[in-house]
Amino acid sequence: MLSDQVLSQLKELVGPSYVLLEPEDLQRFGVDRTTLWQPNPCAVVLPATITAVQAIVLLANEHNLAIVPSGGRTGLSGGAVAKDGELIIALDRMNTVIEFNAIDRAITVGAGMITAEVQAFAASHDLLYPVDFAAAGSSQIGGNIATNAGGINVIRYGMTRDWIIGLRVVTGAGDILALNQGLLKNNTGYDFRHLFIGSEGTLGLICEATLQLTRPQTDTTVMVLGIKTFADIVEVLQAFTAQMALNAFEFFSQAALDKVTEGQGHPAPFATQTPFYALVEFETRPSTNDHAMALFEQCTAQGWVLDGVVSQSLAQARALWRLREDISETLWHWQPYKNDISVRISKMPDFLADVDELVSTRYPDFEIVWYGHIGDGNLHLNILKPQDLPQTDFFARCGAVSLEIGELLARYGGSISAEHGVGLLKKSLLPYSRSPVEIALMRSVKKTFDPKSILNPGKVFDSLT
Ligand code: S2G
Ligand code: ZN
Repeated sequence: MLSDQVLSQLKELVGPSYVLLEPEDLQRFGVDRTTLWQPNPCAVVLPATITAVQAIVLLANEHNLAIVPSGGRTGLSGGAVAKDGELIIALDRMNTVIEFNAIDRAITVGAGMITAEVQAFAASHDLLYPVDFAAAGSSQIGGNIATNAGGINVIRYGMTRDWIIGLRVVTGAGDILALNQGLLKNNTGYDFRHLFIGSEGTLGLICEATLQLTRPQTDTTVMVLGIKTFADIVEVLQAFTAQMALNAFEFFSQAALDKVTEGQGHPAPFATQTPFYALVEFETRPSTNDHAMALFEQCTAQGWVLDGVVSQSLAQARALWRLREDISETLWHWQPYKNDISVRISKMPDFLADVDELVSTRYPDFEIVWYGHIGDGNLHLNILKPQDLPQTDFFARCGAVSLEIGELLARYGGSISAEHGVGLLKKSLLPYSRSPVEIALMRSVKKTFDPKSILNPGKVFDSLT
């Protein structure tokens, strides 16, 4: 519970109408897409400037008040959940373009700007901000940076980390840092920018970001290929990536397709039902379509591909994308337990065989849905909750299997969280991907930037103090 003194200071810093105490506001701002924790923040404040953020952090240090930074709250690992009376600092008001420079092809924006608005602004200047994913319409760029969001074009454009050329952050100690200043080359000691990217709000609050933009794509073509086995998917991936510059190489199982065709009414890509589907996207150029068709024939001759369809228009390309992009939203109905895991591409065939064997024996009575960015070695394994099983029992059973998946990942040098971050949900699995020394070093880094551990306490790992 906030003292009257702190409350009035907060009202002075952000304006009375930007200190929210109503139960519905505390509920709305206190959660992300996870449903496991009851939100219980003490208040929500919406600052309009980085100096206001700084003043709030200094006040929080003075009163040992924990802070949870809040963006679009589209996260899937509980990284933005405020369950222990924390003060939520929501960046929604810091949502405008601060500077755009056509020569640098760079844009500086407030952390609260919606990702899709950044993409639209870039497009209006005939440029592209290339990181894209299903939640772009409601996620904020500051949250994308704090979680190093990936999405559907990583195979060509990399992760959010690869597009951030400057940050202005407020550290947990209340210092304002201007990191890298938008420079393309700057070798002057440790690049703290990359510490804050993916730090999930535990080192500082990202307030402003300078993003590199790139040339827009011409039209794109999408192929959906029907594939028999996991191993064949990797064969097709290698065949296409060896000869084409792909924008995307995604996959999903028949179970995923069934849920989307039934749930969203989208038509299946072709009549044949196959165990898996690959969605391949590439820029449309005179030679690429012929090249892609030749590869399609080659993969069919090898028996890896059983059927396929190529988009003949942008509208059809978008319709095919819906089959992949609507999976996540459609599955929410079954309150799925999500594994977001990755291994190196070269290890994918063996890993897939082992993890498939593990989950099908350990989850004989649960429906398993596979999909994800297999072109990046990233799998989204969703286990659907049976209607009659209470969520706590279901998550307990899935959590036990996740420990075995963690052991398998450790053997393969894989990640227990490829793109969704650790937050609260994956904390117990962190040791399968990071060594005790690394976790100890992460704790000491946190101590340096957030000496009183007020920032997002309990996320990613527990601080010692
Ligand atoms: C995806 C979205 C979140 C989820 O669709 O690629 O990252 O549901 C996911 O796994
Ligand atoms: Zn994903």
